[in-house]
Amino acid sequence: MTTNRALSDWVAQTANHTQPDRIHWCDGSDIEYRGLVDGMLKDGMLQELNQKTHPNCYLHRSNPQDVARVEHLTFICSHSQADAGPNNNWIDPQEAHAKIDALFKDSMQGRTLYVIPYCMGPSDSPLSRCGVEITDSPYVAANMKLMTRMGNVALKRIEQDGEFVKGLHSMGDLNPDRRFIMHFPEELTIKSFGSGYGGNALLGKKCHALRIASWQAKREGWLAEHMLIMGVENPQGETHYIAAAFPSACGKTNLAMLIPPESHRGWKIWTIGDDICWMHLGEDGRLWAINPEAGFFGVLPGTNPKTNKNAYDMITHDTIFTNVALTRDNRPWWEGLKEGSPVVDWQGRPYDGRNGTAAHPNSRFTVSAQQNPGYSPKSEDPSGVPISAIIFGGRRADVAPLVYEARNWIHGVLMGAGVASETTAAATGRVGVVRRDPMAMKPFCGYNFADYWNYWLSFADKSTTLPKIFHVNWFRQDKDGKFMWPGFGENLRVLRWILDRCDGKARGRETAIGYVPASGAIDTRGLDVDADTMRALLEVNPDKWRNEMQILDEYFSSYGERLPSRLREAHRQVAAALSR
Ligand code: GTP
Ligand code: SPV
Ligand code: MN
Repeated sequence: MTTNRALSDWVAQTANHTQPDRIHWCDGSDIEYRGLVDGMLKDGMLQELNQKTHPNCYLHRSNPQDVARVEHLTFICSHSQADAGPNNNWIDPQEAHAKIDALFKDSMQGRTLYVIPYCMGPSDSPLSRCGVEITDSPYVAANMKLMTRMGNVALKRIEQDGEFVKGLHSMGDLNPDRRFIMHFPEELTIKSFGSGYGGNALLGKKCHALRIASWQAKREGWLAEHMLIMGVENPQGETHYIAAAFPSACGKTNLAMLIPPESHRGWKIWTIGDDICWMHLGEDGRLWAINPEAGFFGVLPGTNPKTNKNAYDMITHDTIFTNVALTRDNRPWWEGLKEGSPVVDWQGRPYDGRNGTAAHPNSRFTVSAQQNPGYSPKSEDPSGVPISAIIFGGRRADVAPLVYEARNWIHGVLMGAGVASETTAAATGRVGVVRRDPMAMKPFCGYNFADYWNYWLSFADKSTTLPKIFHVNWFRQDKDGKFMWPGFGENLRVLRWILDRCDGKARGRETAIGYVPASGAIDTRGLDVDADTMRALLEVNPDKWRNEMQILDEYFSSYGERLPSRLREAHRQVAAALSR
């Protein structure tokens, strides 16, 4: 099936260990996709949605115990525990292999083993990397077709390059007690057992493109980040590119697909990617970014024609819906859709409004990026796009202002390392609790955060033309718990200030934590936000910030001696400015 000996040997060994009934090598064709869907319709893994309103759209219901990433069951199995760091769960690699291999034994009996070659990034880009996922889930195979450059095109590149990341996945019996997501960065290997959901099972995404890739990137001199990539075209026809890191379910997809409000005729947003960004230092000293993915696995709740029209439109056909509710006429439904009403909940039970939400809060769509009306042709450019600004952000009801700018790269790294955000339904566990989520990478950095920050800092020594760094917070709330900033399309007003700052055009006011927009520097014409609210949105409260820096200091302490001294010093400077 392949001329790559390492691959054919691995498939043979795996088949021998897991005992599938059949082996299917995915070619990535549309006919193959059709076959996968038909098979799943037959065995109930997929259900047809209203084909008149939603042609080629299907519903998948996960096991109710398997609806999100499981961070407590996710491990980095490096030889040294210190290399994994306090930010990761760790097991010795030998022990980890023994434990998970025992689960894989005979786990594919009665099932088909799918071999899925995939390429992360444009297939002709030197920045792209390939992998092969072996899985017993046709749902995973179908999702990988939508999310990646999958099949023959990837296999061809693997046969040329020789190198690929090995990802082994089995649904097992979906028992959470027999579930592990294990990464062996030194072996470029992933083993995932017992979950069929998103980031746990679509191994090209978080497992490969972030956890393994972040490790590889550090060794090879690039960056693998949990960031969207977007182009902002102004009325003069110039496009600048932005990369932004927000934690899971904190607004990347929505920002990347932004539609300019009525007040901003002539502006246009281009989506390159909505979740993952690989950046390399170009010969010109700028950071150049590619989106390793080719599709979106996006959050449904909150998506409607007002918040995200492009997403709403692109998921009306050829889309897989996971864990949504249904209307009487068999259309998909989720909270915040603002039309229709659900009669069946995400678990297939009649819905009467009494048993919590109708759709699961982490219900998602899978769709090819080609269906996004704002998809940038630059997404296919093998050299990527040059990044003008990097934005970090979090979901904070309080403390963090709408936007502020770092003084320089080192300060920007501190800003990223200081990201904290309320937890969301994207991972199991409590929702709405503020936690540290540096660079939005807490669940995804494949090595010790102290080394990661040090690596980020080292870029300051390599280039003088790096992007400027900013922090945003769309989620500040007033006393009644209402969002103070309208968000969504109106976020363009903040992006304009950011890009004008990069151009040396917009006014900033210096504070202890960085520059915030000077009064009136953010264009609020035509916006129902008064001057008092703007002032509150941009407030840097010294007491709250001293507390914030104290908490960050304690967090940094858990990294001990490995914490880079430049980061410690940057923290000390901000803390000192706050106590003046
Ligand atoms: P992952 O796919 O988990 O990495 O998430 P993401 O960062 O792409 O998050 P997404 O854009 O899907 O947003 C998650 C939730 O935040 C959705 O319910 C959105 O409606 C909501 N949201 C996004 N942008 C804004 C905003 O500007 N303001 C407010 N209030 N909510 C927003
Ligand atoms: C996230 O949780 O950040 C996601 C969804 O983008 S998953 O693919 O499940 O990781
Ligand atoms: Mn994500």
